Amino acid sequence: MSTVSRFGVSLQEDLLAAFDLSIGGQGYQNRSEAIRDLIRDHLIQKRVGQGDTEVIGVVTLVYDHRIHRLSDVLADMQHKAEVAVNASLHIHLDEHNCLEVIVIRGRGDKVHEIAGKLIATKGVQNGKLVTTTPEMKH
Ligand code: NI
Repeated sequence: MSTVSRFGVSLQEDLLAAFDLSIGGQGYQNRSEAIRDLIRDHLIQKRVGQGDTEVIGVVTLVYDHRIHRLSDVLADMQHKAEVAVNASLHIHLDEHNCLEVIVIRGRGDKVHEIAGKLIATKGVQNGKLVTTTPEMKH
């Protein structure tokens, strides 16, 4: 465990009040915990943007399965990806819409590349990529 440092932060009262309200709603017990998580996430997001960092990506895709060949196209892209596809989950949301959750792992640039292609595929209504890395020691 590394040494803990304390530091002061100056900011407007209304900004601090909004922050307290927000983190309270999330269940944080104090500002330090919330700020630690924000700093960690900031550092992780910086790292995952670098090509040589090992990155885990979670991609969510919502699409209408009636669109001709769309699920085949998405599956084909995953088979040919330059990243490991660790898991893929398909949920039938309603009569026509599907949610696919895909966990991929590889170089940061390759994870962003394949996720970008999946999300941009014609017919995908909504897509998101969340990235993290196991290479965070703090
Ligand atoms: Ni489905």
